[in-house]
Amino acid sequence: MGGGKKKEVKKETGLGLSFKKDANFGEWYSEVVVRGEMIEYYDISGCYILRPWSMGIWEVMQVFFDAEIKKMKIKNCYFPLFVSSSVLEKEKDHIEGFAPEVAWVTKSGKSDLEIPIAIRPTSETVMYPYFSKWIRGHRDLPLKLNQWCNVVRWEFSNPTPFIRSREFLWQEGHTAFATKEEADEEVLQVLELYRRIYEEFLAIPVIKGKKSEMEKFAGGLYTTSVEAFIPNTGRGVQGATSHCLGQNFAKMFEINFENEKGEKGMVWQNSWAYSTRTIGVMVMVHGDDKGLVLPPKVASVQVVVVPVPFKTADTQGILDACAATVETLLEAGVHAEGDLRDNYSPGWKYSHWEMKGVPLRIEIGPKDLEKNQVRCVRRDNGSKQDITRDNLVEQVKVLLDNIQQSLFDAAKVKRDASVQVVKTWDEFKDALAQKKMILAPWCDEEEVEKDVKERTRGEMGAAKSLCSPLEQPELPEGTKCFASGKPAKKWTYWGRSY
Ligand code: 87F
Repeated sequence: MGGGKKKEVKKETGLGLSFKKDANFGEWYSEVVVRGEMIEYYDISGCYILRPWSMGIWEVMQVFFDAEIKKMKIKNCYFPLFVSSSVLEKEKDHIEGFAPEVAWVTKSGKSDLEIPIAIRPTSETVMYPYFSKWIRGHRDLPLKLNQWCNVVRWEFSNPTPFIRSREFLWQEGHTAFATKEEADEEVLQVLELYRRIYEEFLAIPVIKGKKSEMEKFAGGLYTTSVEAFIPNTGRGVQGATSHCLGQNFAKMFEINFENEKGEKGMVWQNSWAYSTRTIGVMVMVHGDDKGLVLPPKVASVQVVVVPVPFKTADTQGILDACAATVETLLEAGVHAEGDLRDNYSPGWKYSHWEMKGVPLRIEIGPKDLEKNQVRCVRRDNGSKQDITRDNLVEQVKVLLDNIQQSLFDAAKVKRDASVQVVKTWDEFKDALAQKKMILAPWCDEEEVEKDVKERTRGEMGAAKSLCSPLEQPELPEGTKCFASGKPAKKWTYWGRSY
């Protein structure tokens, strides 16, 4: 403080989290999303406010994904939030198991609606009557639509911000093709985009795979997904899904077309989605005891610049250097922000921005000013490095790239260490008790999966199949199923899951 009247400066760094990630994971998570200013709790259970800090991450992923699907000639649209009961319940298989989660509007003001109206839990039934109307001939195909929207699923199991909330944001893609081959190809193209969101943006390793008959979307033909893993809880988490719906919905909604030869055919359809759950997985994987840890590619603030004035030193010079540093970085496309507030101490600011997970902190003090340098401190590993202001931009960019890569590498090392290959039921039970993600040879029979669920039931929740990886390791002739002893057909990941 440059002499004169003393201002009240907040110094206390008693800002840390009260829970440790390894000791109390659930409490740590709830605390970190709030203290990191991503989430505010709301007075309706299972609903959360997404503050700018998390919305900014969602927007970065939106920009990427939206541009990629536009390259695939998929067009954005918007369908209504409300569904009539007759339409919603048209596809019986589809809605069967989900019915308890559908929320209904029954009143306007004080009077009852004549017919209750549902709020979309997903939009198959909202959109497909119009697919039927818009598709007549082969020239109307493919029809490729996407919408960015909210959906509501009135879940009863314990709500968790981002991971399981009653309202969430997502994109849902719905496409229709003349042939199964085209549909099959798109399923995998979209799955690859989901892999890139996780691995290139959120720095989280995922496994691309196919769901079992039990775990697939019941209304569809087959389901693919990207699966992530949370080592702390030993739970798998479905990161995003890309379904081939086959012709089930086409049959139900009469989505027919006439081909070149004048023959009638039914369309082949896909649907695919990723949601704000992505953000929760990111917090769980990278966060630490100091708070959030954001990968640079999704952080709204990549670099925070903090002045470190000292009693006798040239405070104005330091503030000017900070402002200039921010300006230089912004001009170079680096998301930088200066924290020049004079009512907080540098130490307070350090913990504040660490809590929010900003990837890189730049400190400028009297010594730095003298030497025309800045001090860089990495959020991911705490390492410090002085860099000259002459090639600030270049070096900051290198640092941010390194942080992005290190986060992915560290997460992959942890994930890989959590994977256990097993051959027998005993090995499976042991691995499950050790919170592993289990890769096991399986006979691919539904009865056997039911049996696995039954035999692993307990307060932690039953184990289920997560996916059969698209990239299958070699399965030697004569390999037995870990659970039934019958001949194994494929390698499948198993575990508890969110
Ligand atoms: C909850 C209530 C009613 C999931 C539900 O995955 C219906 C449903 O259909 C429901 N929860 N689902 C499955 C959603 C399938 C599919 N929809 C389009 C996707 C991707 C996007």
